[in-house]
Amino acid sequence: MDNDFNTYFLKKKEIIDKALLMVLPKDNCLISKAMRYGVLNGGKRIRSILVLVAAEAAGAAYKNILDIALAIEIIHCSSLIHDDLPAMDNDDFRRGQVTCHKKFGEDIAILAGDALLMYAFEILAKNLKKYQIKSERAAKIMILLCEAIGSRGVILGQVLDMKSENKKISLKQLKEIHSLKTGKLMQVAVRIGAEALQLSSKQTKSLEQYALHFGLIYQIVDDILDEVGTKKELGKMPGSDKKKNKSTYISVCGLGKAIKLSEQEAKKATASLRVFGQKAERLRQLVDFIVGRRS
Ligand code: GRG
Repeated sequence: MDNDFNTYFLKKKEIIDKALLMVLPKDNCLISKAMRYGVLNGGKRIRSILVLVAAEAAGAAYKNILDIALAIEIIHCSSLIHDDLPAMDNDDFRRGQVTCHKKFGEDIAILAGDALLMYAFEILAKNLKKYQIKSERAAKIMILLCEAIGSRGVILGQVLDMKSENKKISLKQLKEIHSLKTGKLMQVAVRIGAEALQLSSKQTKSLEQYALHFGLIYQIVDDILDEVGTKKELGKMPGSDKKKNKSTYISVCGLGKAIKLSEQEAKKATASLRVFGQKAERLRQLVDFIVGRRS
């Protein structure tokens, strides 16, 4: 990836990291400590950066959308805490450090995930009010987000993913699972960003299409890295999918086809951006960045 994009990406990451530090509870309560740990323990910040880059493509200043990006990132961190729990993936490491339940115990980790989810909605609601977004539009944004995370979105994806362990599923079923588990949050992130910025329906649809393919690429690459990555690169043990006999792009179609699929999805993602012309260059570069990621 070219240096120019790397610098651009790191600057955006710095903005997100600083803002997260500012926005999270600062007190010394156990639950606040666990919440901070679950968010501030590294993380590439892809989903929140996606929101900022998409806003830029539409000509909006990132400051007008930063709080939406933070809410999305916090929701993602909440889902990672729950995903690592013994009842789910039972992982000991995340982002190169022990998982939240290993550090704080399972009880506090469950509650930290719950509290972060609520905190994200609090941030969002307060800021929609601050930006004087009309109540009807604000309610629409909240509903879109609840639907995308809940039992018809990310959570459904997680259920289907867990229940596909030790089973043979088709590529179509796998795609469906990952569109929900990983893609939905990315899709809704750009959707609610577009709603808040009042983008045209053409621009909104284009960004949603982009995010849909972006999410699939992200998960395909995640599966590839679990197969070929190292503990140092991943910040957790590689090979965990295989160990749990999970359905992944590797188990369903093999490494070679998985790589081809990620390239095909990358073409579809960039093709979705036509309406933005040159202004979407950073979004195109973000696709190359995630296709080439090693962590
Ligand atoms: C509480 C919102 C919520 C959901 C509960 C546990 C669960 C249901 C869903 C889990 C969904 C999940 C963990 C999807 C993972 C997708 C994925 C590719 C995660 C890794 O993301 P990265 O690489 O991680 O962006 P970093 O560490 O960089 O943030």
